[in-house]
Amino acid sequence: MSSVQFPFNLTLESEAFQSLHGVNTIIRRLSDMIPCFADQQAVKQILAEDDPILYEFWEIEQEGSAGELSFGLTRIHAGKIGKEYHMTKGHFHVTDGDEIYVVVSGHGLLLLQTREGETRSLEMVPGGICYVPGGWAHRTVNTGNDNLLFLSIWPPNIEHDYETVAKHGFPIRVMEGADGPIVTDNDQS
Ligand code: S6P
Ligand code: ZN
Repeated sequence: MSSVQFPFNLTLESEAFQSLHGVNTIIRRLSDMIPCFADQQAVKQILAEDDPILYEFWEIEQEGSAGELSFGLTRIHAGKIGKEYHMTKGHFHVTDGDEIYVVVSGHGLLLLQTREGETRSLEMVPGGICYVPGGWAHRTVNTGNDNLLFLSIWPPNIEHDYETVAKHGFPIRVMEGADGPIVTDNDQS
């Protein structure tokens, strides 16, 4: 159970979420994400000099009654590893809860996959929302030149399954092409 005092209001800014009482802060660096990227040579080269933060998120996870809502703010830094854009690890919701993403700023793609291997990619634009149905793993990719900042809201008591995505990867990747980002098949998944 979080120790946030309800009700409350706050702005859609990282500083506001950071200062929420009881917030979980998660910082993911390249070293936490090594197998996610296609270009392992590029991963090694970057890690030889630095271990950059790829994204951070601040979340309030609710574990009480079914009527509660968990929520968080994610900030993915702009950049690429080789030709592949910075992205989140990605996960399934074990207990099948749906989720809403609301884009605050920046541009990206939300990659989705079912356990049967069906895939989708949804555009993320400022002010846009994406609906993630339960049963679809989700990974967010920052394809822009600025931070991608988005709010996420999901039901309480959701267990996050990172292992399946870590083991099998996503069937699609987002790479820089001659005219911008392209969604390609992941031949390593
Ligand atoms: C939680 C929701 C997001 C992600 C966050 C980081 O259900 O989908 O808040 O946790 O965007 O992604 P990941 O894959 O590292 O949890
Ligand atoms: Zn989620």
